[in-house]
Amino acid sequence: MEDYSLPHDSYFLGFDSSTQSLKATVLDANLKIVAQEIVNFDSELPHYKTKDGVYRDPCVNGRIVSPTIMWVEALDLLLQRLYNSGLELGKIAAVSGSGQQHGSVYWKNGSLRILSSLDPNKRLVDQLGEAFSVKESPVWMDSSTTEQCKAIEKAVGGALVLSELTGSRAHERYTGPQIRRIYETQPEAYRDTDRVSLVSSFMASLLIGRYACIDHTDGAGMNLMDIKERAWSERILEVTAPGLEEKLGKLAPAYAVAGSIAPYFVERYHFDKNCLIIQWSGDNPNSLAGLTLNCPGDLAISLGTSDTLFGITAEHKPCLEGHVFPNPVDSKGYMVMLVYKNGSLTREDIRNRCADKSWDVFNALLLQTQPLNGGKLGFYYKDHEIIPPLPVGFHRYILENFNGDTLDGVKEREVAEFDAASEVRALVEGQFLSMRAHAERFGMPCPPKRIIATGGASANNSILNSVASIFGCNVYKVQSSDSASMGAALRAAHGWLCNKKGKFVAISSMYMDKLETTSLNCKLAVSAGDQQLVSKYTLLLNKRLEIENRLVQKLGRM
Ligand code: ADP
Ligand code: XUL
Repeated sequence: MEDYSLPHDSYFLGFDSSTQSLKATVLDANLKIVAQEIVNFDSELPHYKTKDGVYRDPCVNGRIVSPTIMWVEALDLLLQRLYNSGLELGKIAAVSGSGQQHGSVYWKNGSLRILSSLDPNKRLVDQLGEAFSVKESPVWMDSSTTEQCKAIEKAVGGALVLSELTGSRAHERYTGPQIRRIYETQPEAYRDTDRVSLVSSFMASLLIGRYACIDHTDGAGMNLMDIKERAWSERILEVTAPGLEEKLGKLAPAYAVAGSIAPYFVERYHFDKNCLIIQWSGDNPNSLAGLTLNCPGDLAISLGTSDTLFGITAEHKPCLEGHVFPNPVDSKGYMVMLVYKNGSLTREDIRNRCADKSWDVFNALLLQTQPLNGGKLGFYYKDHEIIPPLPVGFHRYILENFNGDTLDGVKEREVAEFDAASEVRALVEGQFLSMRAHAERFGMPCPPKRIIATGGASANNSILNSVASIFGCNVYKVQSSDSASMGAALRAAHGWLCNKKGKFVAISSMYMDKLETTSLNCKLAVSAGDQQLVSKYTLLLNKRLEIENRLVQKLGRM
């Protein structure tokens, strides 16, 4: 039998460059967590004055960006902490990472010279300040590109054609429309751009000291890549911006080696000079790897800054609502995903208004009300929502005569506010009713065999309780709520193994016989709710969809 073991006494490092923080997880050769670290942008790099890791532009509707150099400073700070903790960085055989999807970085002409000759006696932030032609990176929360999305869809023959070609219709946060907007609004900056990176390939570039490729999976979040060919689509590049192909560089599989670690990190932090950097990818794809999602009946729910729902599939069917990406740890399959912009930040907003800024109070309020909330339904959009495409606004309804048995005779009445306890339940139930409704419409397995929950809010079992009741299945969790950096560490090991074998090997070969002994093992968090309640929720979500459709007709954007 072939030997798939990892070198004894070696480590694998995974980063997660997310919206609010940079995190790291280190796994040993038995795939057990040996170290975790985090740098929070707002509180630990306060001189950038971000709120939730971003700037919301008060002058341009929907423009949301982050200072690119902040991510650079966070990398040095995090590595310094790992180094100071006494962890032997020289034992790290491979590094990979996860980046918030879609966000883009614009390297200025001439920056490759700086990147390839970094002085280990100085911090990265002191050397890369002038390396960017656009200093504020558009991030996934941005929604300023409605016009560009319309133009790109029109030019290729419509939303469904674009989805068939790239895996998604045009979305405002996607990188192609973002690049087109920069070309239209800052033509000089566009001209002065040598390379466009995603957050993922940008961080990998820092680590190898030259421009890293964009990987096939994160590349599918750009509206630029032909998903079947896994190559740039010339047709779409042409309608997006001139001269784009040379600014994007090449694509590579997520399990490929991006390069060896740059001398800067060998000298400054004592990494081994043979340490491999494996292609970075998007945060949701890395979570898919970290949650060891390999059965089509399983779904994952990630409750981070965004809320996402994803699973795997063997085929790519074009759709208007969700997204299809190549599976980052399988050379043939795909992952499917739904994304909500109003996740944790909206829950925090309601917690701060109704629950004394405390999750304990929030959970107690949730318990004060019954499932189905007596027919009180809420739609809470603190930021422009993606599913459905609705602008900022809160909408609350009471369903008169709703008893969960029939919708006959049920009428909704719009109201201005709910009491605190009803508000909390309307928010939580609303978020997961919407997820279930759209997952069913998208053709995801419903009810799923099981749900694996991850992300910051998966720490909250009261919230997961509603997930189990609404979806009607058990909810599991892994040891660390940061499955993105854990998945990145696992992918580092996977990339290392594929490189050693000189071919693609199934990721499961690394843990097949010993999952229970690793930090990847899932444990039951909450059991499925009772089936009668699931049926009552089915009625409620049908009513919710009806109201949502009306809101979209009245207020919808695209
Ligand atoms: P990201 O990786 O997208 O930056 P995380 O996965 O780290 O985000 O999640 C951060 C969010 O987790 C915070 O915004 C916070 O609202 C949420 N969170 C943390 N603990 C809890 C809790 N006990 N209950 C609900 N939400 C929580
Ligand atoms: C995915 C998306 C978000 C970001 C968050 O399409 O936009 O989930 O990846 O980091």
